[in-house]
Amino acid sequence: MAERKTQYCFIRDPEFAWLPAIKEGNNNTHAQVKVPQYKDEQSIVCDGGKTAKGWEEDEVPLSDYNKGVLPMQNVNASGDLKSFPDMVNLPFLHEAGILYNLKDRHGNGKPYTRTGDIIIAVNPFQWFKEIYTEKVRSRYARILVWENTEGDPRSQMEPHVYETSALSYKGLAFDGGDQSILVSGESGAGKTETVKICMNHIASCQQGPRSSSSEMSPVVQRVLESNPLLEAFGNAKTVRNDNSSRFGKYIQLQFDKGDKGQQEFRSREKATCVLAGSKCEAYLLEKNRVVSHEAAERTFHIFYQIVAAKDKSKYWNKLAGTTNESFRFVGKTDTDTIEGMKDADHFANTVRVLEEIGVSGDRLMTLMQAIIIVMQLGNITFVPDSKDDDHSVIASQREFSDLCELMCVPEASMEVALTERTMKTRNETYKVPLNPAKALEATESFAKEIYGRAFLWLVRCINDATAAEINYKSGTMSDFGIIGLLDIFGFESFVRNRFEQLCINYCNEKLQQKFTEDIFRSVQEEYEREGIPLDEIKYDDNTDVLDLIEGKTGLLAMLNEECVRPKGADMAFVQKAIAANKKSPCLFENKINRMGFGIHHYAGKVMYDAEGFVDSNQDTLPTDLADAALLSSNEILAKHMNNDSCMNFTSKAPSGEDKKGAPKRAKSNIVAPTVWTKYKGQLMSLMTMLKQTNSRYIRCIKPNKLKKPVLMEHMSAIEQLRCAGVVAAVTLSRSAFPNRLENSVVRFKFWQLWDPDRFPSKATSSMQPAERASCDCEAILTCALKPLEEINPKTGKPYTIFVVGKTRSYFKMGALEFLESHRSAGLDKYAIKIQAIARGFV
Ligand code: AOV
Ligand code: MG
Repeated sequence: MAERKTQYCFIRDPEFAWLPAIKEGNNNTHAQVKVPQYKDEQSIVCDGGKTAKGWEEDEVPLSDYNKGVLPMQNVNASGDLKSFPDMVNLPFLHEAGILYNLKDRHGNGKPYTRTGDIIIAVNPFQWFKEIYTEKVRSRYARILVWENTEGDPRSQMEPHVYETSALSYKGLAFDGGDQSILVSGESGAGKTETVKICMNHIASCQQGPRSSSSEMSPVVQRVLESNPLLEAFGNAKTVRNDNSSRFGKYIQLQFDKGDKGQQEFRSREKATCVLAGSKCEAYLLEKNRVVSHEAAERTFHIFYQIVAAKDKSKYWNKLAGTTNESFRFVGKTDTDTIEGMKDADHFANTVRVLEEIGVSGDRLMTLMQAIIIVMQLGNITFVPDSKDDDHSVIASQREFSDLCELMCVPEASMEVALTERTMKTRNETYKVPLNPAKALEATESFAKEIYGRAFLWLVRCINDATAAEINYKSGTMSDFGIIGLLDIFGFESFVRNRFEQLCINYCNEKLQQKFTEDIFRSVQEEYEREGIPLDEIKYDDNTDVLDLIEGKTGLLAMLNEECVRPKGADMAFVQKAIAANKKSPCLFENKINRMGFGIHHYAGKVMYDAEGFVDSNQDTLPTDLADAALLSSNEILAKHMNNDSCMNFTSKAPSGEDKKGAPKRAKSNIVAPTVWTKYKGQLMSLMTMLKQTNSRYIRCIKPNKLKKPVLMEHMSAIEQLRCAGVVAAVTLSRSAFPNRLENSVVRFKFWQLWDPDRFPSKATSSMQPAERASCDCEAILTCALKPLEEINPKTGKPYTIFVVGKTRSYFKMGALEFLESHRSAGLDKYAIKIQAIARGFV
């Protein structure tokens, strides 16, 4: 009689989320466990305690089976974990299983793991050059795009984001439909790098089965080079990421499907689906960073680049001799190197790429001077007027004169615009003075506005240079196929959450909704493929939260209403929003802070502080400053500074723009659309675009806050997996049948629990192997799981405990565990193997 098998398990731990342990036994309420002790989090591994420095006995409650003790099945007899490249193959796919699977792979230099069609990318914080070589790139392209393989070739390949890019390209080139790759994750998780890796790969896929990347076309090159350009103006160093994107982006790669028509490019040898251009849409640029940033962070890269530039006086002679500290908005920085390159060298590269996309000569000057104007605005200071405290005068006269010279605006006009505000009522227009604090505030919003405009101007220039419509003048948009890549801010929850976080989390709710729908669809498809009826899947969606945010009496509507009231106030918004949404299960009052409220997002509860919501939502520039800007000879200021300041959040060219001169701007108190209204519109159009594509998902995980290789912090990793919807996706796909095994494995592992005389298999020798395995499994499992059978009193039939599909068997909770625990009882494992071989089950 063989000994009872050691039962390895995971137990809940308040510090490390889950710990490997050995289950010694249990009574009705508790399990007795032995827990190996390790030096620190990093050394915790599933190895049966071999490297443990000691053991601790513990007793953990069983009542909460799902949370307290989880089975660990993918271990060998001595407790060593076997990690799976595709987590769908984990016999028990739960939070702890996912965590240790990812940790094992991450620790062994494997950043990518698959769970079904989703790629989970754990940031390695070190470049594994060998997985991004030309050879690897073309291998994924060859096998996944160009070769006609039976079944799913991915099962033989290491998971990689190259498979996402290759399959997207294949989807477009051979199936014809538009595609998208949605990349998400928290700051520093690797979204932007991942998008670049995918873009590069798509560019090489499109060169066909045999060519190499040295043949890169100018269009491809321009598209790829638009990345560093966007980064120079839209990225900044933060505490979490030295090259953090401070805006979201959706890049649409446009492909010319060839004019020979669909039929032709379906033929693999003659595929002619080539990259024709790209278009970029930008979301929610963090303009606040222009005027202030944390001491350990920096403002946007371009400011440091220009100050470090060798030829900076070319853009403005007064830049000669300046340093970062010469400008309040820039200030001291503890680093002049980003991603291994000095600011000055970055600048040279920025200018080179700008020139390549046609921003040269006067246009280059326009852009750089707009940036310098922003810097110079930060140096304007005000003091109270000696005669009246409510008035202010400009203290920094020299800096101010320089500013006006740069802007080409008369000093007198500029001075009035900065220190006074025009008020309009129905009958009259009058000016009120601004005190120094208000004048400074106005100056800062002016700087933010100009920067926002410059950024959009740049995005437009990039689009003008890269869009397929431009490169292919004869074509129309409908001729192009699209692969869209979304690199957008992940879910955010800080100590203090503001308007920006609500906007960001709203976007994440929208994407989560799509994600859930897509996962549901893929589960449906899997069950259909396996020939299993699908009537048991239930899942939570996030309609409630979306209703709360964007519904008729939702937060968005309430805030907008407050913004049009003459004395709109943050507090009033919160109270009205709470009153109007009393029934919502997702909204919480903050009992301590009446300015606060909480939302139960899909990824967790977030407390918001409404202070500043009304202002942030309006984000309008005083008319006086907008008027002053119109006088400027700088095109970015003069042409794009209408009062519709919320356009900051969109990169589309304002359609009503007057090409010859300044836009016609209403001088009256028009109610501009609010930031949220604009943003909602932008999100809606993004969602509409995405819905027309076949989406694939890459979830980036930041393994530790220290940006160090190898280290994986359990708690934060689990939190991210939950926020990314990975756990939800797994739960959904396993909601009907939490465990699954391939039929061949079921037959090999459990045949000894089978009595073929009582439960004969329907397999016949004329059947294909897969069908035979499926018939055998049906018989084996019916026999082996008989003891668990219970009759449903409503139908008089047994409840379903398992279902055998075409290639896999699916188990209800507890069934697989039951099989495992009965498997080895009474049989020697070598005898099992020999008999299995004899029966042809191996
Ligand atoms: P993010 O886009 O997700 O953050 P990035 O893509 O900028 O994050 O990645 C952050 C840093 O992680 C990079 O600068 C690299 O040093 C490193 N990194 C990312 N991906 C890889 C990889 N595949 N291999 C090696 N190192 C990598 V943010 O834009 O802040 O939300 O706002
Ligand atoms: Mg980024």
